[in-house]
Amino acid sequence: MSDLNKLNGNSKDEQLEQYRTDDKGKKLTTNQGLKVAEDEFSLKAGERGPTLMEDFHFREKMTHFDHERIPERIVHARGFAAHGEFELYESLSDYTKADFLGNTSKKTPVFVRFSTVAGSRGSAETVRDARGFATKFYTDEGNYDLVGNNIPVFFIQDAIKFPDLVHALKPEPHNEMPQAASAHDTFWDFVANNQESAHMVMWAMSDRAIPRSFRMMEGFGVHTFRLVNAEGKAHFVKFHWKPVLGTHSLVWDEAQKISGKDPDFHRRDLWESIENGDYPEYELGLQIIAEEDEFNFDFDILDPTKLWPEEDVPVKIVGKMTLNRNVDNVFAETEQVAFHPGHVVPGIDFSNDPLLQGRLFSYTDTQLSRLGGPNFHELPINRPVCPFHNNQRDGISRHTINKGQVSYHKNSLAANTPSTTPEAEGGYVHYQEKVEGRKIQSRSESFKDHFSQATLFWNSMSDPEKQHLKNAFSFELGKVKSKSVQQQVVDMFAHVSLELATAFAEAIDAVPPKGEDSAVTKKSPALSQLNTTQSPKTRKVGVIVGSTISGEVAEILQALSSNGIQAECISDKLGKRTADNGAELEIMHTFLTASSVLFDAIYVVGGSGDNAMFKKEALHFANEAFTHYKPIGGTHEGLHWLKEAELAGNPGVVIGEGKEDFVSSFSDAIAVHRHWDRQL
Ligand code: HDD
Repeated sequence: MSDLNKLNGNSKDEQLEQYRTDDKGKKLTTNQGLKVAEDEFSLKAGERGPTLMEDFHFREKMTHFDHERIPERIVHARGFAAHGEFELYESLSDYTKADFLGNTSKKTPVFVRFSTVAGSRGSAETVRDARGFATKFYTDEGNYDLVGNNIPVFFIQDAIKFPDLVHALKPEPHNEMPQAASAHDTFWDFVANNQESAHMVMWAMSDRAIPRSFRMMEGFGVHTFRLVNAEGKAHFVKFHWKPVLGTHSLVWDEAQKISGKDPDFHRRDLWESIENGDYPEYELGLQIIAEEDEFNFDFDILDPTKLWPEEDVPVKIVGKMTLNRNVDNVFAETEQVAFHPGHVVPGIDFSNDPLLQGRLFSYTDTQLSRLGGPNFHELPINRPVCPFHNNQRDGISRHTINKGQVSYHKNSLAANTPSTTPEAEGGYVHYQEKVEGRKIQSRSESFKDHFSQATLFWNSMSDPEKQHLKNAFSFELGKVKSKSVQQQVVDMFAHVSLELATAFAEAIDAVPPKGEDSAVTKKSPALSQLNTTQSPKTRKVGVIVGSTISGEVAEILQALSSNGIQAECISDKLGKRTADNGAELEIMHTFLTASSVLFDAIYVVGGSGDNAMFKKEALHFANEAFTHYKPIGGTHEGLHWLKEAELAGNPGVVIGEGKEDFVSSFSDAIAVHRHWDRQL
């Protein structure tokens, strides 16, 4: 991390600084501060004798090591995080009294952890899965956590089913397979027997579940929350994060190959972008519904399997979050951070969404076993930046030294302090929603339409996105062994789209569905990734260069870099190469260490003196990139090679003699991200 970014007036950063330590250049000591003279050999009785119990340094070192691991998160175990800040564009004080959403002059420190859901802590990152998008705002009124996903709806409507969902999704218990994948019998058996999952399954089978980067995916608070203003007036709200670079995905074959070539693909991308100063940015958007409009929709706004189509309820962009600092220590920060949808500030409140209500219990509960006790709020990453005082005491690993004899409320010995704060002065008061009814355990009638929005999602997809959905269902159900489960899923998704269900029924040799297609014709163009922002910025191009390099290539790379594109050279060996104009190029990767799947585009330059093997390797990169619909560039020798291989002339394949034309056409092709109109 660059020191420039440290202590830049960011109150969380300043607080963390007290806990940072640098062991470099220091004397090795025990945890008691005793200087250690020997750290390589344990204390033994004679040169070849047994180790002695009295070797306290050995014992302390070994004991600490034996206890280094903590339980991984029950879900979202594989994650990566970064620090940043949130700025507000316009005051929302008409809607909420939350200070960080009212005061445009404030920058609120944030910590964001992205994650996959199903995989264990060491699993690959480009698996098909929802991604967690959890943001902790360190506000002056306490921590506010927006614990969301990159998919705006959820599999189930009631939290009581969460353990069942997760048991079905996780590796099967008898053989612990498959890791980090939904392509197995128990998951699909759950889906078919819990049909409220239909909408989220559509998202999970779509390109949204294989994002190109954490920097290029949306975030959603999912539930309906409440904003409450200073007058006590409430509005329903849904939260969105919109990535400034647009929403982009991988293709499935590529995602699977990356899992082997670089299981850390997403964290590496986030880490390197921040180190390079290409700070990931997301705009905060709000969809707001007046309380009196609660029942004006053809779905229940409390149902977490429903989204609010953006064309019906526009997303109001209100601020921007920038991630500008990597962590110093992944365990201390990313692993120990504890999020909770119940961490709110005055002006933000809950709705009666039964999924949200259940989450409000689960998150603290899980930290008790994961972080070992009730004092996890004292860990540096979890501490609010504002003061906190109460009568809670003791427990495992208590850090705070509470002075004084009083630890109860009410009291006279400490003048009844710590004292409560009236609402008008910032005390949190729950929204006084009128509630009455019988105690019942059932699904509301208004929660029973499981398919209309799943069809809305299908209708909103472009042709390539529809094809990807058909392929994903065919892949996942192709891995399911139970014929009965396969057929149940076909029959279930016939309610969403006959075209979709018929396509994967054919692929898995199930009985094609019969009956009427869905009557839903509505579309929401905002759901298609073909309508997202296109930009070449921060895209990574693998440049295949040979032993001799024309000076013009160095100029082209420079020009691409001015367009925000990162070019990294690949050749048969590492080292520096000098172009014929004297410019020096660093070969960062070889054909062995790199792969086309790790780049957004491939640019083949080649070299006249290079042998047949070199050309074969270069074309292997280009051909694989071609099948993943990636932009391909060719100049110099590469231009001829792409022509010979019949790649030139296809959409997104740019060859050029002239530097200017090549740079601008190739940059445009890179901005498009994937060229779906290519015939494979
Ligand atoms: Fe959850 C972690 C997001 C439903 C119970 N959840 C967790 C994380 C995210 C979400 C992003 C990782 C936080 C981190 O990075 O530390 N969860 C969601 C979303 C949901 C959702 C968007 C639906 C809208 N979750 C949900 C339900 C329950 C849980 C219904 C239980 C009733 N979630 C948990 C948990 C976790 C968790 C077991 C595991 C680790 C943790 O909380 O801290 O409590």
